[in-house]
Amino acid sequence: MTDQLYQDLKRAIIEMDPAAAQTTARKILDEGAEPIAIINKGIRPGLDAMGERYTSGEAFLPELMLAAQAAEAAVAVIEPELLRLGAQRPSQARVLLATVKGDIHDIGKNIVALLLKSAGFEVIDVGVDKDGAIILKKAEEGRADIIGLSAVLTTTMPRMKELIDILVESGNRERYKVIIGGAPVTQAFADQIGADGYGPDAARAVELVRKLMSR
Ligand code: B1M
Repeated sequence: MTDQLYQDLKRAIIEMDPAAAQTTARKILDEGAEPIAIINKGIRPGLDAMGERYTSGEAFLPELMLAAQAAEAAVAVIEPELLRLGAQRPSQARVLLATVKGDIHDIGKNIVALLLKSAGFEVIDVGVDKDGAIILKKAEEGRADIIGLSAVLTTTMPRMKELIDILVESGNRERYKVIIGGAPVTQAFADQIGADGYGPDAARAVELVRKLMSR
Protein backbone atom coordinates (compact mmCIF):
# COMPACT_ATOMS: atom_id res chain seq x y z
CA MET A 1 0.00 0.00 0.00
CA THR A 2 2.65 2.52 1.05
CA ASP A 3 4.87 1.72 -1.95
CA GLN A 4 1.97 2.73 -4.19
CA LEU A 5 1.66 5.94 -2.16
CA TYR A 6 5.36 6.74 -2.69
CA GLN A 7 4.76 6.32 -6.43
CA ASP A 8 1.74 8.64 -6.14
CA LEU A 9 3.86 11.24 -4.36
CA LYS A 10 6.57 11.01 -7.01
CA ARG A 11 3.89 11.41 -9.70
CA ALA A 12 2.31 14.42 -7.93
CA ILE A 13 5.72 16.17 -8.09
CA ILE A 14 6.24 15.26 -11.75
CA GLU A 15 2.69 16.49 -12.47
CA MET A 16 3.48 19.69 -10.54
CA ASP A 17 0.46 19.25 -8.29
CA PRO A 18 1.10 20.68 -4.77
CA ALA A 19 -2.35 19.70 -3.46
CA ALA A 20 -1.87 16.06 -4.49
CA ALA A 21 1.70 16.08 -3.14
CA GLN A 22 0.46 17.37 0.20
CA THR A 23 -2.48 14.95 0.47
CA THR A 24 -0.31 11.98 -0.46
CA ALA A 25 2.48 12.91 1.96
CA ARG A 26 -0.16 13.21 4.70
CA LYS A 27 -1.56 9.75 3.83
CA ILE A 28 1.93 8.20 3.96
CA LEU A 29 2.65 9.85 7.31
CA ASP A 30 -0.71 8.67 8.67
CA GLU A 31 0.24 5.12 7.67
CA GLY A 32 3.12 5.41 10.11
CA ALA A 33 6.02 5.97 7.69
CA GLU A 34 9.18 7.75 8.85
CA PRO A 35 9.44 11.34 7.54
CA ILE A 36 12.87 10.53 6.10
CA ALA A 37 11.34 7.74 3.96
CA ILE A 38 8.90 10.25 2.49
CA ILE A 39 11.89 12.37 1.42
CA ASN A 40 13.98 9.49 0.06
CA LYS A 41 11.26 7.41 -1.58
CA GLY A 42 8.86 10.11 -2.80
CA ILE A 43 10.14 13.67 -2.87
CA ARG A 44 13.71 13.13 -4.08
CA PRO A 45 12.77 10.61 -6.82
CA GLY A 46 10.10 13.03 -8.05
CA LEU A 47 12.59 15.89 -8.33
CA ASP A 48 15.24 13.61 -9.88
CA ALA A 49 12.71 12.57 -12.53
CA MET A 50 11.96 16.22 -13.24
CA GLY A 51 15.70 16.91 -13.51
CA GLU A 52 15.97 14.12 -16.11
CA ARG A 53 13.05 15.59 -18.05
CA TYR A 54 14.74 18.98 -17.98
CA THR A 55 18.00 17.49 -19.28
CA SER A 56 16.20 15.69 -22.12
CA GLY A 57 14.23 18.80 -23.10
CA GLU A 58 10.84 17.41 -22.06
CA ALA A 59 10.52 19.99 -19.26
CA PHE A 60 11.65 23.61 -18.97
CA LEU A 61 12.48 26.04 -16.16
CA PRO A 62 8.84 26.94 -15.29
CA GLU A 63 8.05 23.23 -14.90
CA LEU A 64 11.09 22.78 -12.62
CA MET A 65 9.85 25.67 -10.49
CA LEU A 66 6.33 24.20 -10.23
CA ALA A 67 7.70 20.75 -9.39
CA ALA A 68 9.83 22.39 -6.67
CA GLN A 69 6.66 23.98 -5.24
CA ALA A 70 4.93 20.58 -5.17
CA ALA A 71 7.98 19.11 -3.39
CA GLU A 72 7.93 21.96 -0.87
CA ALA A 73 4.22 21.30 -0.18
CA ALA A 74 5.09 17.69 0.71
CA VAL A 75 8.02 18.80 2.91
CA ALA A 76 5.63 21.14 4.77
CA VAL A 77 3.56 18.10 5.82
CA ILE A 78 6.48 16.36 7.53
CA GLU A 79 7.99 19.53 9.01
CA PRO A 80 5.82 19.76 12.19
CA GLU A 81 6.49 16.11 13.01
CA LEU A 82 10.26 16.59 12.70
CA LEU A 83 10.28 19.85 14.68
CA ARG A 84 8.23 18.24 17.44
CA LEU A 85 10.95 15.60 17.87
CA GLY A 86 13.65 18.28 18.02
CA ALA A 87 11.82 20.35 20.64
CA GLN A 88 12.09 17.40 23.03
CA ARG A 89 15.88 17.33 22.80
CA PRO A 90 18.38 19.69 24.44
CA SER A 91 20.43 21.78 21.98
CA GLN A 92 23.75 20.08 21.30
CA ALA A 93 25.48 22.52 18.95
CA ARG A 94 24.88 25.32 16.45
CA VAL A 95 25.11 24.61 12.75
CA LEU A 96 25.10 27.41 10.20
CA LEU A 97 23.68 26.39 6.82
CA ALA A 98 23.92 28.23 3.51
CA THR A 99 23.63 27.57 -0.19
CA VAL A 100 26.73 29.06 -1.79
CA LYS A 101 26.98 32.16 -3.97
CA GLY A 102 25.43 31.79 -7.43
CA ASP A 103 23.17 28.94 -6.38
CA ILE A 104 19.51 29.35 -5.39
CA HIS A 105 18.63 25.67 -4.90
CA ASP A 106 17.46 25.23 -1.33
CA ILE A 107 15.15 22.22 -1.04
CA GLY A 108 18.01 19.91 -0.02
CA LYS A 109 19.49 22.48 2.38
CA ASN A 110 16.08 23.00 3.97
CA ILE A 111 15.69 19.25 4.47
CA VAL A 112 19.14 19.09 6.09
CA ALA A 113 18.06 21.99 8.36
CA LEU A 114 14.86 20.18 9.32
CA LEU A 115 16.60 16.90 10.16
CA LEU A 116 19.27 18.70 12.17
CA LYS A 117 16.58 20.52 14.15
CA SER A 118 14.71 17.28 14.69
CA ALA A 119 17.93 15.76 16.07
CA GLY A 120 18.19 18.63 18.57
CA PHE A 121 20.74 20.86 16.84
CA GLU A 122 20.30 24.60 16.62
CA VAL A 123 20.30 25.76 12.99
CA ILE A 124 21.23 29.20 11.70
CA ASP A 125 19.91 29.14 8.14
CA VAL A 126 21.33 32.11 6.23
CA GLY A 127 19.60 31.18 2.97
CA VAL A 128 20.80 30.89 -0.61
CA ASP A 129 23.31 32.66 -2.86
CA LYS A 130 25.67 33.58 -0.01
CA ASP A 131 29.35 34.41 -0.42
CA GLY A 132 32.10 33.33 1.95
CA ALA A 133 32.50 36.70 3.68
CA ILE A 134 28.80 36.87 4.60
CA ILE A 135 28.83 33.24 5.74
CA LEU A 136 31.80 33.87 8.05
CA LYS A 137 30.17 37.06 9.43
CA LYS A 138 26.92 35.18 10.16
CA ALA A 139 28.84 32.27 11.72
CA GLU A 140 30.61 34.71 14.05
CA GLU A 141 27.39 36.54 14.95
CA GLY A 142 25.54 33.28 15.58
CA ARG A 143 28.50 31.62 17.37
CA ALA A 144 28.20 28.59 15.11
CA ASP A 145 30.21 25.42 15.79
CA ILE A 146 29.83 24.01 12.30
CA ILE A 147 29.42 25.67 8.90
CA GLY A 148 27.42 23.57 6.43
CA LEU A 149 27.47 24.47 2.75
CA SER A 150 25.15 23.23 0.05
CA ALA A 151 25.82 23.45 -3.71
CA VAL A 152 23.61 21.82 -6.34
CA LEU A 153 25.20 23.30 -9.46
CA THR A 154 28.59 21.97 -10.55
CA THR A 155 29.52 25.58 -11.39
CA THR A 156 29.05 26.73 -7.78
CA MET A 157 31.04 23.95 -6.08
CA PRO A 158 34.27 26.04 -6.21
CA ARG A 159 32.57 28.56 -3.85
CA MET A 160 32.96 25.95 -1.11
CA LYS A 161 36.73 26.04 -1.44
CA GLU A 162 36.58 29.85 -1.30
CA LEU A 163 34.95 29.71 2.14
CA ILE A 164 37.70 27.40 3.40
CA ASP A 165 40.32 29.80 2.00
CA ILE A 166 38.62 32.71 3.79
CA LEU A 167 38.63 30.77 7.05
CA VAL A 168 42.34 29.98 6.66
CA GLU A 169 43.27 33.56 5.70
CA SER A 170 41.30 35.06 8.59
CA GLY A 171 42.81 32.63 11.13
CA ASN A 172 39.43 30.97 11.72
CA ARG A 173 40.03 27.52 10.20
CA GLU A 174 40.39 25.82 13.59
CA ARG A 175 37.34 27.64 14.95
CA TYR A 176 34.75 26.01 12.64
CA LYS A 177 34.20 22.53 11.27
CA VAL A 178 33.09 22.75 7.64
CA ILE A 179 30.75 20.19 6.11
CA ILE A 180 29.49 20.13 2.55
CA GLY A 181 26.78 18.48 0.49
CA GLY A 182 24.49 18.73 -2.53
CA ALA A 183 23.86 16.44 -5.49
CA PRO A 184 27.17 16.96 -7.40
CA VAL A 185 29.38 17.02 -4.27
CA THR A 186 31.47 13.95 -3.40
CA GLN A 187 33.75 12.76 -0.62
CA ALA A 188 36.67 13.13 -3.04
CA PHE A 189 35.77 16.79 -3.58
CA ALA A 190 35.46 17.32 0.20
CA ASP A 191 38.94 15.81 0.67
CA GLN A 192 40.34 17.88 -2.18
CA ILE A 193 39.18 21.22 -0.70
CA GLY A 194 39.99 20.27 2.90
CA ALA A 195 36.43 20.16 4.27
CA ASP A 196 35.85 18.29 7.53
CA GLY A 197 33.13 16.12 6.08
CA TYR A 198 30.62 15.39 3.36
CA GLY A 199 26.99 14.31 3.72
CA PRO A 200 25.53 12.39 0.75
CA ASP A 201 22.03 12.98 2.13
CA ALA A 202 20.34 14.79 4.99
CA ALA A 203 20.29 11.81 7.38
CA ARG A 204 24.01 11.21 6.89
CA ALA A 205 24.66 14.94 7.31
CA VAL A 206 23.11 14.66 10.78
CA GLU A 207 25.31 11.63 11.57
CA LEU A 208 28.34 13.59 10.43
CA VAL A 209 27.48 16.56 12.65
CA ARG A 210 27.01 14.20 15.61
CA LYS A 211 30.39 12.59 14.93
CA LEU A 212 32.21 15.92 14.57
CA MET A 213 30.67 17.30 17.78
CA SER A 214 31.58 14.19 19.78
CA ARG A 215 35.28 14.59 19.01
CO1 B1M B 1 17.87 23.43 -11.03
N1 B1M B 1 19.28 22.33 -11.78
N2 B1M B 1 18.48 24.96 -12.05
N3 B1M B 1 16.30 24.32 -10.33
N4 B1M B 1 17.26 21.73 -10.42
C1 B1M B 1 19.43 20.96 -11.26
C2 B1M B 1 20.37 20.95 -10.07
C3 B1M B 1 20.00 20.20 -12.53
C4 B1M B 1 20.81 18.95 -12.15
C5 B1M B 1 18.84 19.85 -13.47
C6 B1M B 1 19.32 19.11 -14.71
O1 B1M B 1 19.91 19.70 -15.58
N5 B1M B 1 19.09 17.83 -14.79
C7 B1M B 1 20.85 21.34 -13.22
C8 B1M B 1 22.29 21.46 -12.76
C9 B1M B 1 23.28 20.92 -13.76
C10 B1M B 1 24.68 21.06 -13.29
O2 B1M B 1 25.05 21.75 -12.41
N6 B1M B 1 25.54 20.34 -13.96
C11 B1M B 1 20.04 22.57 -12.86
C12 B1M B 1 20.08 23.80 -13.56
C13 B1M B 1 20.91 23.81 -14.82
C14 B1M B 1 19.39 24.95 -13.13
C15 B1M B 1 19.42 26.35 -13.76
C16 B1M B 1 20.80 26.83 -14.20
C17 B1M B 1 18.41 26.34 -14.93
C18 B1M B 1 18.37 27.62 -15.74
O3 B1M B 1 18.21 28.69 -15.21
N7 B1M B 1 18.52 27.46 -17.02
C19 B1M B 1 18.84 27.21 -12.62
C20 B1M B 1 19.99 27.70 -11.70
C21 B1M B 1 19.53 28.76 -10.75
C22 B1M B 1 20.64 29.07 -9.74
O4 B1M B 1 20.79 28.34 -8.77
N8 B1M B 1 21.41 30.09 -10.00
C23 B1M B 1 18.00 26.22 -11.88
C24 B1M B 1 16.86 26.56 -11.15
C25 B1M B 1 16.06 25.66 -10.48
C26 B1M B 1 14.71 26.03 -9.83
C27 B1M B 1 14.71 27.41 -9.19
C28 B1M B 1 13.64 25.97 -10.89
C29 B1M B 1 14.50 24.82 -8.86
C30 B1M B 1 15.07 25.04 -7.44
C31 B1M B 1 14.00 25.45 -6.45
C32 B1M B 1 14.53 25.43 -5.03
O5 B1M B 1 15.52 24.82 -4.70
N9 B1M B 1 13.81 26.13 -4.20
C33 B1M B 1 15.37 23.74 -9.52
C34 B1M B 1 15.24 22.36 -9.25
C35 B1M B 1 14.04 21.95 -8.43
C36 B1M B 1 16.18 21.41 -9.70
C37 B1M B 1 16.14 19.86 -9.55
C38 B1M B 1 15.07 19.32 -10.49
C39 B1M B 1 15.89 19.34 -8.16
C40 B1M B 1 16.88 19.86 -7.08
C41 B1M B 1 16.40 19.37 -5.73
O6 B1M B 1 15.78 20.10 -4.97
N10 B1M B 1 16.62 18.06 -5.46
C42 B1M B 1 17.61 19.46 -10.01
C43 B1M B 1 17.71 18.09 -10.65
C44 B1M B 1 18.08 17.01 -9.66
O7 B1M B 1 18.58 17.27 -8.58
N11 B1M B 1 17.93 15.82 -10.02
C45 B1M B 1 18.08 20.68 -10.70
C46 B1M B 1 16.07 17.39 -4.26
C47 B1M B 1 16.94 17.64 -3.05
C48 B1M B 1 16.29 16.99 -1.83
O8 B1M B 1 18.18 17.04 -3.31
O9 B1M B 1 19.49 19.22 -3.29
O10 B1M B 1 20.62 17.00 -3.79
P1 B1M B 1 19.60 17.76 -3.06
O11 B1M B 1 19.80 17.59 -1.49
C49 B1M B 1 19.99 16.34 -0.86
C50 B1M B 1 21.47 15.91 -0.79
O12 B1M B 1 22.25 16.36 -1.86
C51 B1M B 1 21.91 16.38 0.55
O13 B1M B 1 20.75 16.24 1.36
C52 B1M B 1 19.59 16.53 0.58
C53 B1M B 1 18.46 15.67 1.06
O14 B1M B 1 18.81 14.32 1.19
N12 B1M B 1 22.42 17.74 0.75
C54 B1M B 1 23.31 17.99 1.74
C55 B1M B 1 22.09 18.90 0.18
N13 B1M B 1 22.76 19.92 0.75
C56 B1M B 1 23.51 19.38 1.72
C57 B1M B 1 24.37 19.98 2.63
C58 B1M B 1 25.03 19.14 3.54
C59 B1M B 1 24.86 17.77 3.51
C60 B1M B 1 23.98 17.18 2.63
O15 B1M B 1 25.88 19.60 4.46
C61 B1M B 1 25.89 20.98 4.74
